[in-house]
Parts: sequence; structure tokens; C-alpha cells
Amino acid sequence: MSKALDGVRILDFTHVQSGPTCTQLLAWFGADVIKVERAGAGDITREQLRDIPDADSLYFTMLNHNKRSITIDTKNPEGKKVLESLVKKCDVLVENFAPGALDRMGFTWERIQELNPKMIVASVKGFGPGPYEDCKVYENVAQCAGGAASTTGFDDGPPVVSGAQIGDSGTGLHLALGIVAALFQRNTTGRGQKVLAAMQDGVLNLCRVKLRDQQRLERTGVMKEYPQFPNGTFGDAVPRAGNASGGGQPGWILKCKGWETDPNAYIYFITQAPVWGEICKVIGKEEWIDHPDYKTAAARLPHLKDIFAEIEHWTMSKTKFQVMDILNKHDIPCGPILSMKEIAEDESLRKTGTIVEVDHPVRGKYLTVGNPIKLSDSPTEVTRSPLLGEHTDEVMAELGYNADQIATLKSLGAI
Ligand code: CAO
Repeated sequence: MSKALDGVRILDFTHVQSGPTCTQLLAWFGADVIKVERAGAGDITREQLRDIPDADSLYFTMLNHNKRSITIDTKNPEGKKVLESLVKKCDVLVENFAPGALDRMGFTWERIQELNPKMIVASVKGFGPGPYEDCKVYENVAQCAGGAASTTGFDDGPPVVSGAQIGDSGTGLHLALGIVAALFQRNTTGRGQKVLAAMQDGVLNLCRVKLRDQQRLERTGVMKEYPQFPNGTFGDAVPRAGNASGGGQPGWILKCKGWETDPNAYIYFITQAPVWGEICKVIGKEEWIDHPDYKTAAARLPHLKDIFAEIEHWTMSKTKFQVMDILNKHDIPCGPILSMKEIAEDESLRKTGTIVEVDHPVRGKYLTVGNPIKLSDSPTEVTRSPLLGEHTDEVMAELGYNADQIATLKSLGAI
């Protein structure tokens, strides 16, 4: 079956996590992704957090599926020429070097335009133009600068970063959308363009509801669904809200049977207004259905702590999966706190291709997260990440170099 991005060639100059997430998605949609790495070393993540000596790390393999790898020393004059040939042949150059690195290599936007006016140049940077534009940035820096850390955690504790890699993988996802949009626009303009996704911007985009709350707070001085209401105090900035829901239906994480020994025996429980009566019946508090303190969503807001405590009495008598089964029969929204172990063993996620087992010639079998975006006419087949330089000869031949030329360039250390 054909793929959505068949025929699109990506010059993948990405490393670590943010850029590789983006190009992996493009590869899954069918683009030919040619990853350029430095000979001998390659993407630094190949050797980071290794669990098997001398095998590419899971960090690398899980972010670089379906790609080809070519080694080029882009600071070597002959290597630069090879890179120029690739620029002429590809549709998109994706990079997430530190600010200015591509220019220092001699590949300014103007030079790339000279070589290939249709080329789209897509970049992840830590910050957009402004005081921090020259800074190097990693995941948690972006979570802090994008508003996620100040709004995550409990109000009596310090800011907290999330395990979800919203700065790196989140920005890679934003960049992928920008690239596809630029490819679409190129169909009518015939021109390439620059695509920039700054990690601070990407995180802030995902924290949109907190900027909403900042403005609500400034107008009203209080947010009734926050745990600070009614007995705590609000300052002048959005406080950390613990496990409160970010939406209009109050929610909290509640203990389930076994919580004393199992750190994940919890469930997220949402007191959705339309099913309030059902909630009262399930937990055995029918008297709350018409009680003036509990009857309406507005009346319940000052009593949320007591309400969740009462619901928790009930959830603690059952496992999180029993709670899930019972609540779903009543259309009460809830979600078990699943550990990575439980997710890795989840049969239904394997059936949909969201969890995939991949075989690798050096490390053997491992699990990865497959494409979370499913296209009915462009199914994803996850193939293993390339070994360093595995496709150098193949790509060089496609660029028109013969075997002698390839051997000469290797002897010069250019590829
Ligand atoms: N041949 C020769 N040189 C190469 C090369 C190749 N194939 N590939 C890369 N290089 C060079 C670059 O030209 C650059 O050299 P100069 O500094 O002399 O110009 C150098 O390698 C490394 O680039 P870098 O500064 O990007 O790498 P770093 O490890 O010091 O920094 C990071 C890493 C992630 C902090 C930085 O790249 C960055 O801020 N990127 C943008 C934001 C981002 O994506 N962050 C998320 C990373 S995922 O957690």
C-alpha cells in the first residue's frame, strides 16, 4: 500500500530527541529519511543510557526507526560537497543543532536557497527570537521556561517537571506539522520556506489552559476548581493545582485497593456534572443527589475535598480495574494509573501497533512506541533504526558517486 509521504526526501540532520521524533514521524508516514551523522560517533544518544555494551541504546533505537544513516564530516571540504548534493536532492532539511551551528557549517538559509530554492528548512530551537535565542536547551529547560513546571506539582511543594517529554517530543510533533504544512504550500508557491518550532513555544502551546487560568485569576482573584479554594490563598500567578482537572469537570487521583504497597494503585476520577446522580448511587450517597450543598456543580465546588474523600472510601475497597469496570458501566469518566510495566504488557496496545516489538541485529528484540497517529490509507510498519553509516554506500550511489569515488572520500575522512 502507498504511504502518505511517498516520494518526500528528508535530509535528517537531527540529534538527541526533539528533532529525531519529528523525522521518525515523517518516516512512518512514508518519507525517505536520510540521517546524516558524524563518522565514528554519530548521534550522541547511540551511546547514552546504554543497557547493552556496544549496542545502540534504546534512547537511539526508539527515536530513529525507519530511517537510513549516512556518515558525512560536514566540516571536511569534500564532505561539504556531498552534503550539497543531498541538499539538491532532498525536499526538507530538518535540524536541531544549537543556534548558529548550521550557519557555521556554511549552510545558511541563503546558501541552501541557492542550491535548492524548493528546500524547506525546518528547525527546533530552544527559544524563538529574543533574549534567549542563542541558548542551548534540553527538555526540562523548556518545561520550566514554557510554563509547565510552575503549574505542575502541589501548592506546598516546589515546581515539578513531567515525565512526558513535552519539550522534546512535543516540539518534534509541532515541527512535523509545520513541515507537512510547508510541503502543502510549496505545491502552490513552488518555493521552500523556513519552519521554526521553538521548544518554549511548544510547551506553552501545551500549557494553553494555564494562560487561560492566569487571566481568569487576574479578573476574579479566585479559581473555584483549584485545591486552594475555598480555604487556601491565591497569589498573583497561577498556582500549582496538584491533580485537579485542567477543565470544567472537577477530578482528582484517588487511592484504590492495594495502594499501601502498590505505588500505582490509584484511579483518576472525574465528577462529571451530567452523571452526578450516578456517582452518588455508585458510592452509596443517594442523599447527595438532591442535597442543596451537592445538587449543582457550582454548589459542589466548595466541597470538592470532602466529595473526593467520600468517593475515595469507595474506591479504596476495589482495585483500580474493578473501579474502572464499574464506573464505565455508568458512563462515569475515570482512568486507572497505569505503570509502564502494565502498559508494556497491554495486549490491546500491541494489537493497534501503539506498542511494537522490533528486532535489532545487535541488541535483539525490544519494545517501542509505534506511530500514535493512524492513517487508514497509510499504515505504519515500524522497522529498526539504522546502524551508524549503514546506508552510506547506498545513498552515495544514489547521489551518483561510483565505488572508486566513495572509497576515495572514505580515505579522506569526508564520509
Ligand atoms: N560533521 C561535522 N560536524 C558536525 C556534524 C557532522 N556530521 N554534525 C554536527 N556537527 C557539529 C556542529 O556543526 C556543531 O559544531 P559547532 O559548534 O562547531 O558549530 C557541533 O557538531 C555540535 O552541535 P550542537 O552544539 O548542536 O551540539 P551540543 O551537543 O553541544 O548541544 C543541544 C546539544 C541539544 C543542547 C543543542 O543542539 C541545542 O540546543 N539544540 C536545539 C534545541 C534542541 O533541539 N534541544 C533538544 C535536544 S533533545 O533533548
